[in-house]
Amino acid sequence: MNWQQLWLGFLLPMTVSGRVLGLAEVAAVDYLSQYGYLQKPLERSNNFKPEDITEALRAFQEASELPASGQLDDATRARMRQPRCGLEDPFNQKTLKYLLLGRWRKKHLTFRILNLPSTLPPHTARAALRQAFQDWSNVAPLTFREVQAGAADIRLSFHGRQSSYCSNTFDGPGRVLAHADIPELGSVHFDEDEFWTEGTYRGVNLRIIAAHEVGHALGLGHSRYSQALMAPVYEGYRPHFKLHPDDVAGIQALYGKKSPVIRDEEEETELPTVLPVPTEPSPMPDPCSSELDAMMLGPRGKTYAFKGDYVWTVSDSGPGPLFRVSALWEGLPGNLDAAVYSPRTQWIHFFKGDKVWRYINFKMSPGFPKKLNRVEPNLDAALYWPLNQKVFLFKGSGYWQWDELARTDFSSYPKPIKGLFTGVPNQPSAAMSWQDGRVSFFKGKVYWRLNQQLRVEKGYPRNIAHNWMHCRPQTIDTTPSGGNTTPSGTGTTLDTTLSHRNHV
Ligand SMILES: [Ca+2]
Ligand SMILES: [Ca+2]
Ligand SMILES: [Zn+2]
Ligand SMILES: [Zn+2]
Repeated sequence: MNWQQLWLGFLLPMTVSGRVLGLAEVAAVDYLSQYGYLQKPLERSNNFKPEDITEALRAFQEASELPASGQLDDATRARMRQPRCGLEDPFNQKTLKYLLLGRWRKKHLTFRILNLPSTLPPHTARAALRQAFQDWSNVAPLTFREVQAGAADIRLSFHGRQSSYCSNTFDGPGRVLAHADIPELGSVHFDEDEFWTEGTYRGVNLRIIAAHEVGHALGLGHSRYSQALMAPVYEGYRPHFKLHPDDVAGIQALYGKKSPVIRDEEEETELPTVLPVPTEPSPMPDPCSSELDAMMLGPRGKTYAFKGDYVWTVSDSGPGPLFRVSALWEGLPGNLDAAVYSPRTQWIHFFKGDKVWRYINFKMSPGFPKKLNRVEPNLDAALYWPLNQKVFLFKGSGYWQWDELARTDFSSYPKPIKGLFTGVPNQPSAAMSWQDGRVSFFKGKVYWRLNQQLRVEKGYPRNIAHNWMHCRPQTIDTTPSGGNTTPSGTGTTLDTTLSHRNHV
């Protein structure tokens, strides 16, 4: 596995400094990287640095409500030995409570129980599994209908160390208890080697673990609250188990509240007003005639276009006002190579030269920017493809496919773009995809739209300004050089920025 390689890289400098590493430390690094506390290899060289491990230990201790010493003490080691869920803990933001990983586009779901554990009477096991769905439908406007045969949205089954249908095998009694896919995949698997029980402190409670895994199947990630159902570590049997407020807030953030209250319009994150700009901005681009640096379908379904030092949103009513890139994402430079938002992790990655920046909404994640080591610098474009939940990075005629929540082996990349995306030009200037999986590539003044089979649709390429930015034709006709006519709606912002420039 990759981490062993990574660990050996780390071993050498530690040996030089005279420190002997125990097996427990190797196991701790394995645990921290397996469960997402040590960052993925994309931004890494072949080493974990000692300070990264200390930082990861601290994050794990904080999440486990242990003293955050950054040291591998007995309490931390004991915590790592506790039985737990097989999914990662990608929470690293203090503000982030429940974590959302995706959601179903429907609220009436079916489930099917494919097999049962040998440790419980069938009717008890079935009742425990059904109760797991009830826990969620009690607090969110979801319904679950059990089917006995055929296709089902959520499928529950028990498998062990070997499985013909799951690549993510289990580890025998203890440690990993279960795992699940996020929406809209729907697999929920339990380790058949556990002693599954109900109504007793012995063994592992099937009902609680099932409710946790169904939480994942509905789109919830792990919670930092150790008393939450969605906490990663199994806290033992609780006879009067109830959802934690954090679990309820999480599921309601995805599907709304149970009672038929008229929901307020979803709270919009207001774009901050333009701040005074201390440095000379580059020329302001014209959204209706500029070629683009990057495009991104961002959080809350907003489409962002990037050019030079500026960014604007695009909607059916045309391009929105222009903002300095650094006014929205503090610490981010202009003239970006590529930008991509992943609804799976909520991470926004920006690429420029040999660096990568990570933000959640408008806040930079600690430790960024980092150096790009596993993929080539100076990327052309990036996109998130919702149908396989991977991030694609493009350069020249090649692409890399990156799983943000798994150790990606990049040795077979870059692969030829034309091998996967039919009819697309090399060296795109920007790329993005819609939630339904339709991808668009931008180059020069035109763009190509692909269907869900990743083939260019009929009638493409089309003009970006007319068909994408919804610019009024007369704007394009009268300002062929992108002169001093501002696109509709940008006047105020433009004036503000210019007057600030005059103060410099
Ligand atoms: Ca196990
Ligand atoms: Ca680009
Ligand atoms: Zn879990
Ligand atoms: Zn499985």
